[in-house]
Order: sequence, then structure tokens, then C-alpha cells
Amino acid sequence: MATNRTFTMLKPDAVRKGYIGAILEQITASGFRIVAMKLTELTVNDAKTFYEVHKERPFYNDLVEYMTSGPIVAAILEKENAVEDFRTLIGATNPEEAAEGTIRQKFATSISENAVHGSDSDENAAIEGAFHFSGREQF
Ligand code: IDP
Ligand code: MG
Repeated sequence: MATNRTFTMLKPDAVRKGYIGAILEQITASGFRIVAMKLTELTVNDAKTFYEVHKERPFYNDLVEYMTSGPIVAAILEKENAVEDFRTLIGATNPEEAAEGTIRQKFATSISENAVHGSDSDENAAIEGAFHFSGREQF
């Protein structure tokens, strides 16, 4: 069942570069409602678990190091068709391939340091959101 919710992280490069406000502005201007949000940090174990599907990939260790290199903004977003529409808003994983005007095209540093995460399914959105937020932190 589609829940109309997705989960996002503004990744350490975006936070370091001072893009929190600009990215949240684009997200809310695109029709997403912020249901939960916090400035937080992933532990090495958190990052390893979060990206476990990529553990055989050559970039896995660098990815874990990067995702634990500083604070992130974690948030749950609500909109009709949230998962798919948010993936469209952020653009391709590689910012060089991301469509004009997408968040990654505008704010990403590279294919690894690509500014923002967006869940790839309703199921993962629910798992990822529940990892960061209790029921009473979701509005
Ligand atoms: P996604 O974030 O667009 O869903 P995934 O393929 O799920 O992309 O990869 C997860 C994250 O791993 C990416 O957002 C990026 O930070 C990193 N990553 C993916 N592919 C590469 C790569 O080829 N080189 C370096 N980092 C990568
Ligand atoms: Mg992914």
C-alpha cells in the first residue's frame, strides 16, 4: 500500500556547504510537507546497515566514511506519490547525469557526495523513517 511518505537525508557535504535552507526550500516549494525532521549523525554501524545492499560494491567503504563524516538532516516527507516524485526532484545518482534544476544537479559535489538521499520504495521509506523517528516525532 502506498503511504504517500518518503524518507530523505541531506548528506554531510550539503550540510557542510550550508545548503540546508536552500534544499528544504526547494523540497517544500515542490509540494512536500515535512512530517518529521532532525539534525543528527550516522554512526559507522548505522551507515553500514543503511547501505548494506551495496556492501559488495567498490565504493562501499568510502560511502560509509563519507556518510559518517558530519551531521545530516533526516526527514520524513509527505506528498501524493512521494517516493517517485521525490526521486524525480533529486535527480540521477550522478549529478553530471541529473536533469537541469534537480537538487543533485544544483547542490551535489560528485557521484559519491551527492547532497541528498531519497528512498527507493514505499517499503524502504517506512523502514528508513522508523529508524530515525518514533511515532510521536511524526506529525
Ligand atoms: P541513490 O542514492 O540514487 O539511490 P544508490 O545506487 O542507491 O543511489 O547508491 C547509494 C549511494 O552510494 C549514492 O547516493 C552515492 O552516495 C553512492 N554511490 C552510488 N554509486 C556510486 C559510485 O559509482 N561511486 C561512488 N559512490 C556511489
Ligand atoms: Mg538507492
